[in-house]
Amino acid sequence: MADLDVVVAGAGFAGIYAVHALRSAGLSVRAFEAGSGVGGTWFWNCYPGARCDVESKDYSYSFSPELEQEWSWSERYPAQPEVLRYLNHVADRFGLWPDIQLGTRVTAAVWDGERAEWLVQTDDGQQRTARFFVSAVGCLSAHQVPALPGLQTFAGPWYHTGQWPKEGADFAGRRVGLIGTGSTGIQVAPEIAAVAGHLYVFQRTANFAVPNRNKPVDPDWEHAFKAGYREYRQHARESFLGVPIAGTGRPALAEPPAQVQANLAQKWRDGGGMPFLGAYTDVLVDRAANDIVAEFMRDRIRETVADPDVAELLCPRAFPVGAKRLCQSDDYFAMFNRPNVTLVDIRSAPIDSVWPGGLRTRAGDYELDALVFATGFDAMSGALNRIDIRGVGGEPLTEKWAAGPRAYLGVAAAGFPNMFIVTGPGSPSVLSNMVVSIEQHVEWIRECIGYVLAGGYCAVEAKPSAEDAWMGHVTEVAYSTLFPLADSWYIGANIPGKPRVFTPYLGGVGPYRARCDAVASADYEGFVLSS
Ligand code: N01
Repeated sequence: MADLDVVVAGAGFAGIYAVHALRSAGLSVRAFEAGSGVGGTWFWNCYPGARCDVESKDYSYSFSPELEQEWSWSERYPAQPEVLRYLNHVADRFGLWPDIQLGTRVTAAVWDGERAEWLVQTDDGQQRTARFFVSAVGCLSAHQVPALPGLQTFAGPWYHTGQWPKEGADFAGRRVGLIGTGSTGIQVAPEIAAVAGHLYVFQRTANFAVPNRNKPVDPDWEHAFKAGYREYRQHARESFLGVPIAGTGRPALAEPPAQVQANLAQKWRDGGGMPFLGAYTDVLVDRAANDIVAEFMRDRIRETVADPDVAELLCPRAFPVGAKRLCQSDDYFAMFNRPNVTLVDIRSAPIDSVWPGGLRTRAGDYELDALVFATGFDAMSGALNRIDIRGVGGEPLTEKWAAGPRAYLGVAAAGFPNMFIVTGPGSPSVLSNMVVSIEQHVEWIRECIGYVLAGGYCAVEAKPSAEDAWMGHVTEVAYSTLFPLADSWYIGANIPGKPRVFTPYLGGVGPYRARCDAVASADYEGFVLSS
């Protein structure tokens, strides 16, 4: 008999809720978390300026009406320390600590078909058996540092934002080089510029950013909002993005241009990426509509950045707006008006190497005291691939995913019985409000495990044909949009050699939930249940 019903890998938003939900269903559960605290992404990404780009009222658990009434967020968009406080509060409030082992990384998980259980190994030498293995390792947790020649010789400190030191980094008066201008780079840059002697932003691809218009949460507004929280959460579950947004519901191309401009200007004044991109129905599917929005945004850069050459270099042109994650910032573009900030174009003159005193590009040398990599993650599959996971017949997951990650409904991989992946490849995950998608997956997994146990089955496994059909559908939906036109991490383009497969599901959170529920109602159609 296995030691445990379920081993959970990771204790971020997904792992924390998995422990609570599975334990509440009467299962014995143990979560292993590599960090010395809970929080996952929100534990590791503690760089200055880290802030969520989904509003706090949305980016929070809905499973407990009491929790959502008791907890008060201080800002519209929560900063990383507040999200981490919230997650610690959840762990306290629901007494989850006894079932979470911190500072322990899952290193291997091997399916034993004879015993119908997983043998899970951790880096402290433990071996635990469990009937089910749930991955809650996150979509953006395997950070990636580019292989720059000479990096080891650099005389100063260097950091990756996804592994930021808890004690912080001191940039006061220093010459700092920042590589990466995605959501992270755009957040951290103004914070560094405010204290550094000089900040050099090494830009390979210019990026779009909308204002946050972050503000404190007004207590009267909060009181009124919380009165209708349950109904609001239900709308979120049924919505496309996991956040109810008020768009026009019309295509931009069907509206008079002046009205489109006025509408975009209003969204711009309101702040926030989802409402801005969701203003019109055709922005992410029709290049002509997308161009209107992109040009609107380039105009905002031109009117913000004083030096016209710098402004032009900051104007994104390489991909449709929204096809890479839309960044949010109130101060990134204005930062380039500071005398201590220089934008360096590494598209035309790429980085050659690092030398002890700084960074060498094809156009010249930059003397630096510190380097910051905001260069992203081996997303969606990287963290799982770093665990030695072996399924039926000892097949490694890395081998199964050699041509790209795949899973039936984005939650279960054929050949890997009794293993579930929270927000896995082929689910809405990163293209939705993660918390809504995490809750949906965890609850679906809980019901599936309950079904297996109640039916006296020993294993549940996705059929290869169901997985193939699902991934075909994921691809078909993706290629009906503009998303594949960007070299994004959604498609694996940011990792040299990674197969180009569009991984998140773009069919919408509400329809996806309905599909998952229908599969469950049809006795787990597409799965094999074995006794
Ligand atoms: O990573 P990214 P991120 N040489 O992969 C550049 C979430 N998130 O950490 O575009 C030079 O998006 C790369 O350049 P290019 C959010 O979902 C959310 O910023 O490949 N440059 C790019 O500029 C987000 O999408 C929040 O040409 C190199 C950057 O590094 C996801 O996390 C905040 C390079 C990487 O951008 C990841 O965001 C932060 C190289 N060798 C993150 N390699 C919020 O909620 C990479 N780059 C607000």
